[in-house]
Amino acid sequence: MASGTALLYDKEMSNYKLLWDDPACAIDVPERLVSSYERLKHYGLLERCVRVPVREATVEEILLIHSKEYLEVVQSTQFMNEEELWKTSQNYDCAFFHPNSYRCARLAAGATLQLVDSVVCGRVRNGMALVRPPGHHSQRNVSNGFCVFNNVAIAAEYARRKHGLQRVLIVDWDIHHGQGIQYAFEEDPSILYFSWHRYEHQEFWPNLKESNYDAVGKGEGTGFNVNVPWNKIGMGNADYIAVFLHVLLPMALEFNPELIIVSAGYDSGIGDPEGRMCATPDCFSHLTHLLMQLAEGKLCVVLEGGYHMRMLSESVCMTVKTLLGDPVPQLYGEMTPCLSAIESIQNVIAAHAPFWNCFMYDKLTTVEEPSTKRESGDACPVPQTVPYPEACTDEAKKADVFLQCHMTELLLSVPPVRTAAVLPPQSLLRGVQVEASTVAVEETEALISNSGVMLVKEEAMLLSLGKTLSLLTKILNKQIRNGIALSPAASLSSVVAVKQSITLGFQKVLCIAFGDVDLGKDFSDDGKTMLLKIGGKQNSEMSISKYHISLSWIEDPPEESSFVFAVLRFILPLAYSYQPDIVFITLGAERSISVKGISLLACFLQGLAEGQTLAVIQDSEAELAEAMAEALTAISVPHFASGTPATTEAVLAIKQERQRLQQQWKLLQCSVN
Ligand code: Q9C
Ligand code: ZN
Repeated sequence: MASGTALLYDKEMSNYKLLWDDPACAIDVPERLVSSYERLKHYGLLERCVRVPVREATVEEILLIHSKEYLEVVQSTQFMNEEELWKTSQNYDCAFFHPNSYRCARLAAGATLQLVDSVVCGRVRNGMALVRPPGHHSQRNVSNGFCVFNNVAIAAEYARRKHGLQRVLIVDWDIHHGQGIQYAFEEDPSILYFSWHRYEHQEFWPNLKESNYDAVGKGEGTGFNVNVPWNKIGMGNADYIAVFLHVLLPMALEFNPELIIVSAGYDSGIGDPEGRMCATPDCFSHLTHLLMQLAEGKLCVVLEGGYHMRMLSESVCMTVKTLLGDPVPQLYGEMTPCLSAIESIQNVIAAHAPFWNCFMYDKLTTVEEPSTKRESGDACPVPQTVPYPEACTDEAKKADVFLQCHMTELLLSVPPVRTAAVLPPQSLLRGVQVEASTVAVEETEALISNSGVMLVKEEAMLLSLGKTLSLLTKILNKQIRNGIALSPAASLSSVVAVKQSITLGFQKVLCIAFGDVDLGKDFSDDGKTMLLKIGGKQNSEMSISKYHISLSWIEDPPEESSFVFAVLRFILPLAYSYQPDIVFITLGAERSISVKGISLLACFLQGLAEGQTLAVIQDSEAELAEAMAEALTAISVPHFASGTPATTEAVLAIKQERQRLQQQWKLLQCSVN
């Protein structure tokens, strides 16, 4: 699998600007590009990327999406005086031309194509293009919303024609609806377009009826256009994550894209004057990380909007840092989606249920009377940036002060070793450092008896556990990011290690166990541990509570799609709601989940706890250990598609547990009734 992250940037794209007074266009300033680039330099991210040169898109490439007449209009702006430029601009909604606009627009589209070439040909794994002008509003015949050529639409069409791709996913996290992309592909089933956008029941620009959730595509493309309208401002991290987990990712895994292109606007973040939303820069790390687990990691991120300089540049940095494989920071704030967001989620699922197996059993109807129309007690907060010192009414300034201190908290120390493993003598795992040190046998024995498990005097077991505990300490000390421990007694090892992590000072430990694992009876219900047992024998000793969760369904043979459903719509929402600071994955014998399924889960789980994951695996499971090593080192991304629906049994079991737990763990909720 390819490695490396491409970065595309040319200062030339900052060499055009608004030449007259127009408040609606004044926010698209050259500084947007320059400050993002300077920030990447500041964090030392630039030199870690592969610099790919920018080129101009050719006329043929532009004509993949735009008409000849429109291209000629844009070309003609090169030689216009200011008055002619102004006149031409007035033919469009929220557009402005400058003598250098044509050149920059060709570079923006060309940079996007260069990025797609680099990723599709495997010269890099992923990458980002910092471009200007943006693209997603522009259409066959029109410029719109600062956009001249539709960079992402051109690139998607190019990926199909030039590289023969059959399925491309476009994720538009800009806060405006990329109606230009929707129009280009609404009849096309080979391009799945997903966009969330500020909508406010059509009161927000561009005020289109077709930006609503019921625009699902047309003709052959029906079901391949996904709109998530936001009917309130103030949407934040929890709302965005909820939509990814409950809506986008299930569809994306079923669609099975060969490439993902992101229309990456950062006007969906806090402090932005256009979006007026609340997401913090760390949220973009998570969105990026979640998408990196699809399409075998082939992810092209392309800049669209973003008008708050600090928010924009810090978020660009978080995105690139994540593409490079750095640990993902903990998500900021309460993990509670607001009522209006849940209504939007429900509506999108209801609208798309006829076309997607993943929504087959949701059985949802649309919300006829949304809370935002009723003006009822929707608790969705208006942007309110938390700690700011001086009395200040300017939202942008508040966000500035907030980000100044928030970003210093996000600067994690990156452990020098990514993955280490406790292995039987003479064995190795690719890309993994073998853990050699161990804690003393007496100490190990003492910890076992303190843990309330039966003391086993078997030498191999004690040695494995001793090393596992040593590895755990190194994870705590940020010497190692994650680890794998092969044990002759996985169940016992993980019980002792989970208990020891609390003693060592971890605050919240998430333990997900598969197969015959006895998590014991004496984990207290104090919130320091969340135990999640999947499949295997029912554990009679384990009492059920909001922190002790057991999920099993009878399925023979086990369906991978049922497990994917459980991962996206149960396990990850729980994990994101709990916000652990270390994650254990315990794999006993007799597991009923496939190796692929478990590696997919392990990949996603690295978005939690800053990637501090410890997988404890029964030593007979060699194949699983290898797959786990690939997942934790990120040497490869498991290829995973789930076209078949989950089984009724699985969905019912999951829904029932979701009902029981959604009051406590709010990200589980995806409908209002
Ligand atoms: N009060 C991009 O983000 N503003 N374009 C309309 C609403 C238009 C944004 C005015 C904003 C266009 C790429
Ligand atoms: Zn935008």
